[in-house]
Amino acid sequence: MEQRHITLGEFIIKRQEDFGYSSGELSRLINSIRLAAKIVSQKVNQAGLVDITGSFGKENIQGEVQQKLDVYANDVFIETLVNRDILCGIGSEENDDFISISGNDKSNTNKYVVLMDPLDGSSNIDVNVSVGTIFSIFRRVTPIGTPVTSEDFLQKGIHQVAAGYVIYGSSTMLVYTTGNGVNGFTLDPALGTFFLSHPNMKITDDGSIYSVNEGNYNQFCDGVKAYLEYCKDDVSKKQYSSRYIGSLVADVHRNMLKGGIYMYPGIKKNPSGKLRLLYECNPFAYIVEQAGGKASDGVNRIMEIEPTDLHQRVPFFCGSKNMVEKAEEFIKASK
Ligand code: AHM
Ligand code: MG
Repeated sequence: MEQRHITLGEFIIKRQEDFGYSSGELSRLINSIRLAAKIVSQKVNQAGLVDITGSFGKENIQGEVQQKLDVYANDVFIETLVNRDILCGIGSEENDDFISISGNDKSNTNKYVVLMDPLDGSSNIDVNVSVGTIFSIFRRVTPIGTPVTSEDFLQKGIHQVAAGYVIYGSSTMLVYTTGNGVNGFTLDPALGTFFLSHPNMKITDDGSIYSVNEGNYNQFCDGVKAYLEYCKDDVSKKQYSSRYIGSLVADVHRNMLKGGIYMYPGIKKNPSGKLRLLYECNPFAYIVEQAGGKASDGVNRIMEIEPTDLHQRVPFFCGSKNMVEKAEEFIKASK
């Protein structure tokens, strides 16, 4: 079979055979994420119609209250994963605490937990800009068959078993890694099938794009400011372009394909920045590293950070290896 005809379903089975995920649990889990992604994709594509088909934007024709899309996406992912009985716990950016899944017979013997941001960048939906889902999968560390605890979720990123994202863009793509490279699949909306479109994705060591919210410039530390001056030609004598969609999945996805750095540094009023270690930074760090890139908080490797809180935020620099290293150099020199 030619590569362009491989479906995500076939790919998952093939990977299971090649890399021996013995129980098939991880494969079933990724299959469920695939299903939830298709449901959310369809809804995101109808986003502009919600207020038209609902009554004053509050209720639809069946009398159901219209939900915000991020709440909808959260419900779809949670319901899909819980109903299929393949997990023992879920942590979501939308939920204050993690969810412990007891299983149908109250004796859940599943071993994986998922951490996710069900619809990142959802404020972009109103203006028809790409948004995404981000997920991270760990093996639980507490005994199988007992309720999960925060210990199962507060694991360093290096312990991720799989991570991925779905971008709801001009086409919908699902990109993921299980630690053997990164592969991207594009949804054919007519068939409702994801096809392998971007095998073995690699991010170039150098890039020409930097992505940061420069509205925060005055609040950045001196090292970040100096790095930005470097990007603006004066110091580097190179030609860099600034591209900032303000939608993490879209910004990192573009940099994955074209090379570049994404930054959300700490700012004066929020020294840890905005992005969450567990739902956003760890999964992207795993994906970007698997593609040959780098992810750091400006000093430390993201995946080595010991999480202390489910909703912990960290400064984030990720993308082409040499660009991230250059940013780290400036930050180090300014300390
Ligand atoms: P969210 O999880 O509340 O959607 O926030 C995360 C988003 C990212 O997608 C994006 O990169 C960032 O916030 C943009 O923030 P800002 O508007 O401060 O630049
Ligand atoms: Mg988010």
